[in-house]
Amino acid sequence: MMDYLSLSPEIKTAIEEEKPVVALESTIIAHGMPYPQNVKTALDVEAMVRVNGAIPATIALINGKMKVGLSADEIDQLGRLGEQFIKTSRRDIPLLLATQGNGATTVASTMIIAKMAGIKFFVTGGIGGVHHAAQETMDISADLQELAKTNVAVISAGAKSILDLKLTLEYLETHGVPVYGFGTAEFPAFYTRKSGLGVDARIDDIRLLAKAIKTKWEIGLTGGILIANPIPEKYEVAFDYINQAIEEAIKVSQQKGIKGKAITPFLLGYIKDITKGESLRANIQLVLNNAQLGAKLARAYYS
Ligand code: PSU
Ligand code: MN
Repeated sequence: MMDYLSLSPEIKTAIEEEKPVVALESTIIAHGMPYPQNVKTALDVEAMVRVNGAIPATIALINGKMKVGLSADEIDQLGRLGEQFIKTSRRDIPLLLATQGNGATTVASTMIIAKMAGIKFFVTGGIGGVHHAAQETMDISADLQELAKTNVAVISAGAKSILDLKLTLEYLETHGVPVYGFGTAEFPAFYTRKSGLGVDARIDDIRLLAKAIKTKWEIGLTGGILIANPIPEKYEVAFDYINQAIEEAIKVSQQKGIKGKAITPFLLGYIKDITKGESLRANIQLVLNNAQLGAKLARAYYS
């Protein structure tokens, strides 16, 4: 494993010294946002983690290595090359390593690599989940399986309603993944604070959140924890506006017969294009907001 896993010196020391480290994914950079906003956002998110007293570790596959803690140059390359970094979930990792490839890590693969490195906290935007019509397509993101089994706490703004959020929450319940709403009893839908669906528990106190996470792992309950942190009110996108865009995206994806790992990037790209700057702005702000919470949570955990 050591041959494939590469930690930056800063991250290696931080983990050894049990300092708070926060993992960050790379699909959101390479596939989720246009250049150069993606690079700026990635660097701003890292800075936000630092300002809040933790150490950021952006993760990607670079030249056949699972890299934990990218340099500013590597982040720039990731953002410039964008989709040339292959979207890499759990099943894609082996062949990419075997062929010295470059890969952008999803929630699932970022969790896997964070766990290998010894990182317990991971900040993202939105997780993958159960797609609409999954009863027929069986399209359920590998992110959910990973949350079920890998000991990493994931800080998100919920999930986009490109997914069936009700079924996504049912799946997480079946697999014993706690879903904690930070300051909210409602599961947020990424662009909006509301989804009409509840979380398991609302937690307002970061120390209690850290204690619940610690307790889960202390008693040997394996698997992740999903923290749902709603987008700040002033950056919310209008509920009807965004949901119309999402509905249209889903309809077009069905007409085009898009399937498998291509569907999430297609939907995200379509929404981004038709809502232009507004959704991108919201996306950037909610990730920054999650970075702040993730850093504070990691600090509370290690204090
Ligand atoms: N949902 C978002 N933004 C994202 C993704 C999903 O709102 O960037 C990305 C994440 O990297 C996530 C992946 O882990 O897509 C899920 O893809 P799939 O549904 O193919 O598992
Ligand atoms: Mn899928």
